[in-house]
Amino acid sequence: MTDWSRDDHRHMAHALRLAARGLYTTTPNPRVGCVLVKAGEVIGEGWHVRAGGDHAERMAIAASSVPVRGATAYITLEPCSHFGRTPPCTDALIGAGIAEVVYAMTDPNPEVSGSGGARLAEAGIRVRGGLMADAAAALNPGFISRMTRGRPWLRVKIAATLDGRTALAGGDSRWITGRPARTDVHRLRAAACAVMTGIGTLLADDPLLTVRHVETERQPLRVVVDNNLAFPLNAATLREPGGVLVVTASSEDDRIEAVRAAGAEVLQVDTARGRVDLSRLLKALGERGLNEVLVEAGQNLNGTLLASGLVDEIILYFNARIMGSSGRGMFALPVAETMEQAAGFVISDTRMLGPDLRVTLHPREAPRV
Ligand code: AOF
Ligand code: ZN
Repeated sequence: MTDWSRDDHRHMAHALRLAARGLYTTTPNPRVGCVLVKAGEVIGEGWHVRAGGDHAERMAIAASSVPVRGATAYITLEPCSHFGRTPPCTDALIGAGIAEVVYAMTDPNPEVSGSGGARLAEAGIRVRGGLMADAAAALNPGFISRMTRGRPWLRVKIAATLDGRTALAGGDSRWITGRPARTDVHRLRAAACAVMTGIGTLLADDPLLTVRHVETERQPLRVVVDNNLAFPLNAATLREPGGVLVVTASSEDDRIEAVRAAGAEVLQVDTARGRVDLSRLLKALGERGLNEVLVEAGQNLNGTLLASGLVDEIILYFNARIMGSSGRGMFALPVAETMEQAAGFVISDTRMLGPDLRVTLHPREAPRV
């Protein structure tokens, strides 16, 4: 066990705040921050902005106000030791004469994992890892999920009334929550690599599923699960940047051609029963480098995802109203016969957003990344 000092914690907390600046932009790379400290003073800071650009370490070295030789580097992720789009950070740290590296979490990328730290130690640098590793992991659930499970982190967002109703019996689901909650959803979209919905929601609401209430330079891909390819060729989301991927079990060539001509990409991921295989779909999205998927769908897709064990996190926005028993629910699932059979969750966060309540949950059984 390493003993961490107050200063160690302070500098790593600073590096974590820097890492969070990359929340909307680093995909498919992780969010990483770096602080250089010499004689107790911060002399440089950096964070990874986007894939293909400098990693946090190089940015901090370049931004340093004084020579960095002999400094300690606080980094939220184990420095990389491989040639990706950019050369290894270990070389940059060794070349700059860094004396000590303190990192939060080990890089889950199998090309790096453990070897970055080992490479630095071989070069005579003092290396300590594991400081505030949970906080660093919380910034990168999708990157960790993709590296360790080959699929993205799946976050389901639902806005509902206190009785768990998501839409009026007629289907209207817009404006359940107030503005602060809706802005919060746009933050979730901005951090996501893709926003996923079902064909039912698309046909009912013709949603854009883009980020509009917060500043971002990148729009998420929209993924529409559409078993029978009922996708409307004039869907409003087609006219928005970021791209649309329609996932179907249909093999009707004419229809597929028409949807492609309308501007969407079409992916066939079918099961024997004529339905999209959601588990295979998530693998395919992982192979495309998608780290985090935000599901904004109705009870059918939500229910199937939950029953398939594919949901990693649920974010509920509750508006303080009771809609009544004929409103639509959150998850279409067979009714549980005992409380033990009912899907169980751990509540990890609650927060007021204006008049609405946000509750974050994780399935009790699923492995926490
Ligand atoms: C770091 N610092 O700031 C980041 C790291 O293609 P590249 O060259 O950008 O490499 C991407 C990989 O590097 C990524 O999969 C992850 O393992 C690591 N990301 N490492 O030392 C950083 N963003
Ligand atoms: Zn690197």
